[in-house]
Amino acid sequence: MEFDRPDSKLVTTKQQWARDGRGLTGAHVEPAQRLPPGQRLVDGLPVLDLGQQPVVPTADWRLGVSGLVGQPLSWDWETFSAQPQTHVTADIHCVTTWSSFDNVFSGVPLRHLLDLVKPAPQARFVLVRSFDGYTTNLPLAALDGPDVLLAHSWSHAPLTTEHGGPVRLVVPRLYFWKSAKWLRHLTFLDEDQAGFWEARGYHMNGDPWTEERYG
Ligand SMILES: Nc1nc2c(c(=O)[nH]1)N[C@H]1C(S)=C(S)[C@@H](COP(=O)(O)O)O[C@H]1N2
Ligand SMILES: [Mo]
Repeated sequence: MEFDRPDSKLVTTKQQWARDGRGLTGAHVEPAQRLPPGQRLVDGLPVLDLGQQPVVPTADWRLGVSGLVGQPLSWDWETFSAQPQTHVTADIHCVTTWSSFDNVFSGVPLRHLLDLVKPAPQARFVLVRSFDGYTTNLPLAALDGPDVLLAHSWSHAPLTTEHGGPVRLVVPRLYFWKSAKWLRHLTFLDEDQAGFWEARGYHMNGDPWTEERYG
């Protein structure tokens, strides 16, 4: 079988398309569908927090899960590191209007943790606590996605302290304030309880595509 016979009709036709520039419009198209309303693209990953960046050595790090779950847990670093791992490439949208494309996070899928802790049927919300005292709340449904991670790495390197190491939550489909850095504890609740920013006028859910910034 020869694919490049000079008299092959397909090859001749496609060669003619190349000469004609078939399919070229010369138009400039913004990647608008990748940028939620009111957002602008920035380079890299800006640092944003309350100005307290706790240094948590992995030897002292613990992740706790409590509340409406069948199986509460407390993981130390060794136990966390032994869990299944995955990579997620995510676009990130901060409510202050910057967005950052193609961030590669690595860590333990949150769905794996959900399988282990077995949320009770009445559990519909999760309040997240961090080592800097920060809290944020999310609907349990928002955590139950394949792209939600307990992340320990960014760009294939361990998370720096400023980006929330040793472990941060990553919930790419919500505004980035929901992605708690320096993750410490998850409490499963039947009623929604406002976290730090939510108690100060920010949205209880936080979907960038419908601009759930405030409310
Ligand atoms: N523990 C904690 N997590 C936090 C914050 C914080 O102040 N404390 N800030 C949030 C906000 S508003 C944003 S935009 C992201 C910023 O993450 P980055 O500094 O890694 O870009 O972290 C979120 N998680
Ligand atoms: Mo943010």
